[in-house]
Amino acid sequence: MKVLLVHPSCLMYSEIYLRLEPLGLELVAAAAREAGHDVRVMDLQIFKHQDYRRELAEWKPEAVGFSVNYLANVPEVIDLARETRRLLPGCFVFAGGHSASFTAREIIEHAQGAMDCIVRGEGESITPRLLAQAARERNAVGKLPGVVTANGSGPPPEMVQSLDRLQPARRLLRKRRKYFIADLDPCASIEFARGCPWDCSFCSAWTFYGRSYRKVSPEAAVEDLASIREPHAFIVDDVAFIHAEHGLAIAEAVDKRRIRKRYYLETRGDVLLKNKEVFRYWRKLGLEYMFLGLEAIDEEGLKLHRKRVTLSKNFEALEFARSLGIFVAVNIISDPDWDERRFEIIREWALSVPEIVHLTVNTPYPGTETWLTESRKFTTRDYRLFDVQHAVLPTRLPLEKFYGELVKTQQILNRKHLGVAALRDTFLITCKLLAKGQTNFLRMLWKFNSVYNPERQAADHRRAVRYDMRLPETTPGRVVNAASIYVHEVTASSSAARN
Ligand code: B12
Ligand code: SF4
Repeated sequence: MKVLLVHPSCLMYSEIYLRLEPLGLELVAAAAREAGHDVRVMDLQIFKHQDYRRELAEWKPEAVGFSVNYLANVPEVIDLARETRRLLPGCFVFAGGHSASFTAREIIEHAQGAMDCIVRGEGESITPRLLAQAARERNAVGKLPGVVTANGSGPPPEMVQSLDRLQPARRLLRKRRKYFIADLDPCASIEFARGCPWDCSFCSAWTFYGRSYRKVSPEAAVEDLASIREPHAFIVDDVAFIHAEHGLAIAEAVDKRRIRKRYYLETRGDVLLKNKEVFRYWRKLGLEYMFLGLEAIDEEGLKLHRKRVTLSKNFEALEFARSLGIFVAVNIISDPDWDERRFEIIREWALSVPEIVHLTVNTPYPGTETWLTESRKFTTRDYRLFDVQHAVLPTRLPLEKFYGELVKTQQILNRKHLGVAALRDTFLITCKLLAKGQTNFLRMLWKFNSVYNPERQAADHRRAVRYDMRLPETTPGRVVNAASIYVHEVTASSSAARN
């Protein structure tokens, strides 16, 4: 079968700071190729919708699969599915990924016959079976594990047996030089572990993977890393190096193979403090940037998000990361309930620390606990606004004023790192990148004001909404559907993996 796998367009945040390769789609592509299919990948973060249409017209794929990790992409993917159905009526159209898994049935309904099915959960092992079944008897795909169709759904999705089996089909991605994060330009992505043993209330990593935490073996991890041509790598693990021995074993193997790259990873403050020697070793190997999801700078906020970490531990972690000479980026979740004073406190704090501080907006996502408890308060059901840069819950300040404060804060934080003074400091880096023909980093430095602006954000709320997000079933005061938030079923391991 000729199979086209598609990643939707950039969302607001990734219009500026980063653009990362769609690793999940590359794994699905690798699985489909192994099963003998002719596979192409198109990333609309880089290509345009007209390129997609041209691909349909010229290559005429027999199956198109969309990746829907982000809720804000749902309308775009539904529209693309409908257009695909119109242009290639016989083409088998499907989608998968995080958000698609949590909203499968509603996507099928919105698409009105244009989406043959949604694949819930991990895509590697089911996709070859799905394509085989679609070729044989399309109407029967709804019997497969994790597959949801208009006429019914199969049993729960199955997890892949081993994360070592497949390497992402990276070479299928066109224009790889477009992927970057900060000055790691160009940058590839790599996965060392999957899932998360914590259970933060605003996050769906644990509900998607049924609280499991699985690791790629050090041998397979280093093999994959060695095959990457880019000089930089973004480690996609939700929480990197939870288990010291795993992080050390990969580090030793990387050292032995003399692989030299610069790295970006995400982890938690308590993991960093528990496994200091691992991060020290990775620093030696080229770890340059670390993202720590602080989320709040007060105990109350941490408790609210159920981070299961104390404020003092988080601040100690920042100190330790600084001592290693790692650039740390932290995220703070702003709440629609904030007034000017709360924004002011964050600005003061953010300017007093050397870290790169990002500010997102508290957004209950399907698959999270806050979605079950907060969604009845939503002021909008427009999927496009669920991108952590818009307020979807009632704001204490008038909406325009809230965006004014949010953007003002983001602007100040942006200037702290990417303004003229910072550019002077990064002049050499910029020149080196330009000499190699890499312009992503430089473009990022000047783009802020064209993307972030309070009027644009407020105006986004006035756009016509064609697809309304569905709310969870609730009875007043009591959530009735809590167990259904898991995509993969819970296994015995769960939180024990934290240690
Ligand atoms: C890199 C990344 C990004 C990049 C985007 C990269 C990209 N091009 O996709 C950036 C930084 C832009 C980003 C932003 C955000 N992200 Co993000 N991101 C990730 C991250 C760290 C890695 C993604 C990845 O490559 N994973 C590895 C691959 C192997 O897994 P995968 O993509 O999930 O693919 C598997 C399945 O989902 C499925 N699958 C995927 N696509 C398809 C397609 C088909 C056809 C099929 C059959 C199957 C399938 O099969 C794959 C193999 O098993 C994940 C966390 C994680 N570890 O996954 C979060 C994650 C996906 N992000 C998340 C979120 C919430 C966001 C943000 C909303 C907020 C935030 N945390 O910053 C923003 C959204 C941006 C916006 N403005 O709206 C959530 C998703 C939650 C959800 N939708 O329910 C995750 C899971 C993080 C988390 N812990 O909650 N993100
Ligand atoms: S530790 Fe990170 S990945 Fe894990 S549940 Fe919390 S926010 Fe999600």
